[in-house]
Amino acid sequence: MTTFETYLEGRKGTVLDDDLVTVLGNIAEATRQISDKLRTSALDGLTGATENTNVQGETQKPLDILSNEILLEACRKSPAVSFAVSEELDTEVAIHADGKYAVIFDPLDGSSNLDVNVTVGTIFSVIEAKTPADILKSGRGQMVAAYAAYGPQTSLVITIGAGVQIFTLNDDGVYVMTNADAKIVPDAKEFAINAARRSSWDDVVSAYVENAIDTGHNMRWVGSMVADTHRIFNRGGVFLYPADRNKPAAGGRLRLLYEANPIGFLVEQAGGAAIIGKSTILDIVPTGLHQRVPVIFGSKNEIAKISAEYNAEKVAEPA
Ligand code: P6P
Repeated sequence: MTTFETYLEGRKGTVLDDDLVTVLGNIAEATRQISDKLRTSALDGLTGATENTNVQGETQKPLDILSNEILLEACRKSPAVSFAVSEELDTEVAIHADGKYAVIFDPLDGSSNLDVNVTVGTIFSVIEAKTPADILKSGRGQMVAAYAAYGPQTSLVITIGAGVQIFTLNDDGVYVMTNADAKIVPDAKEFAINAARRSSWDDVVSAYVENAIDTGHNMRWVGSMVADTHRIFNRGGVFLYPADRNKPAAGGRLRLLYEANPIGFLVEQAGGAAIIGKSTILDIVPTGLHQRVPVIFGSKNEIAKISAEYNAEKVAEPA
């Protein structure tokens, strides 16, 4: 039986040094704690909304705040962590002055689903960073990307640049490897998009969705990126959250650093593709910690069709 800890130990000397193994072990423990808190949240008064709004202008839920604190504590317990960047916080948080890794995370993605008992997740990536300026590097600079999906199972899906491994939390709180080399099938007949936002889609996305429906594709939309991503890892598909054609300056809904980049790295490592339009997600050089981008990813042959249309279009690249 391979566990998350034995997997990390076996990869020391590759991209993993002792320091990074410690960071990842502490983050994995944080996801176990978050998973536990989610399971009994309705019993512990951790449902509903707080009076607070985060830097995104979103109303914070108690578990958003708690998950964020749990992850910050994991960073503080890891001497090699220089900075933490969180969806919930305006700026980077200095952790250890002599640290060398920045941990960038969305502590609880999809938290609008919490009170309806639908899968949510933690998304994170780790990069080398000794100064705040080092944080704004393209997604190609990620050393590690992962998400924990808190659903009927708690799954930890991670890449250290050597394919994608999936671990499942057992009754003893141990992450046991359940997929040593997860792949996204290249073809699929299922797409995920919030169809209520149809009027905001660009022509490429509108044409793709219309053709998909006309050719018998199925549609799923959970409203939780981690849940939709995990389905695509399991049976392929395409996830689309395009920019709003009526608000081009907004850039999109999903955030580059702690949603698009880690998911994009995982998807590419599993043989899928992840684009914003003409460009791939991982090639974007961030302009800010909370920059939003269009996100289209999944089965590579489907993404190739969409990418070809963007590259054939004479339209400007989405902002
Ligand atoms: P909409 C959750 O808030 C999130 O950031 C992603 O997890 C999810 O895919 C998307 O937003 C849902 O957006 O517009 O359908 O509510």
